Amino acid sequence: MLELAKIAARVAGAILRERHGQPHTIHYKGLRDITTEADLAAERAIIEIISLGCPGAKFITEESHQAHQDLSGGPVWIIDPLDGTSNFKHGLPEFSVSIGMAAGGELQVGAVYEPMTDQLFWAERSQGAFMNGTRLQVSNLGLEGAMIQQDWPRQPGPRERMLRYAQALSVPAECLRSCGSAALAFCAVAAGWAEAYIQLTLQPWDVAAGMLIIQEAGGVATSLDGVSTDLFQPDWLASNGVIHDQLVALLQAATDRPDHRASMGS
Ligand code: 2AM
Ligand code: CA
Repeated sequence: MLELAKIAARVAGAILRERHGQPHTIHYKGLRDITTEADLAAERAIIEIISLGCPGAKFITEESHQAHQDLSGGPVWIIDPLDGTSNFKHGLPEFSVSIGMAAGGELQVGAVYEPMTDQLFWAERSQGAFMNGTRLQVSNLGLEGAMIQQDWPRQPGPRERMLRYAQALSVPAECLRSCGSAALAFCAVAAGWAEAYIQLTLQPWDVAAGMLIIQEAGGVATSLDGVSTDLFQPDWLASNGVIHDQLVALLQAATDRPDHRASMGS
């Protein structure tokens, strides 16, 4: 199953690489939420490969199989064919293919491929996390030395909320970055290149593979209050573990500020 995830990620990545920088056919799914012909072509290729290699597979995918699936049974493949579509559309090189597989209620394998750098991140439950054959391990840095990544939600309410969180995080962290692909940001934490990642409004296909890769690299991924690990909840805090509780407290304090409460209600 891990090999299948890796092959599908590489094939989809080659499709994206070939189309990167070309004119795109853009379709708006919602406010600032786009899909291109490349998202669709990559997703078709992944589903074809996985259906051949894993007969009876169920799917949750960004472009064609969005319905919630019960993860407690046989393999459910959770796929984002192009994570970082806005970067891709604008010609930036930071985007990825994200493929996770859950069975028996737990994530079993995950692969995230960055086509423009040819970096393939993967993990298998209890077998560790790797990037192009090198074992990954989260950093042990504290908050004062931390690079914290966050991304900007598309919707005005969550975007305003993130602005408050970024303001709060800018005080103790060494630096803040926004990369534009949640899956790559999860992998950056797993690799020890960043200490934490925060994004609101994520979908299961943005999270599945990266969450397992972080866990297998010794890190933690939860809801912002540090409690839930439900793949279908929207707000995510991933970290090296060392700074997780501090970040939960910091984000909670930013949420509790009276001016923030007022803006969340609007
Ligand atoms: P996408 O590129 O597949 O849409 C950057 O904002 C990261 O967050 C991307 O991985 C993006 O995935 C993801 N994301 C998911 N839902 C989002 C939303 N509502 N607003 C912004 N980003 C979202
Ligand atoms: Ca996507």
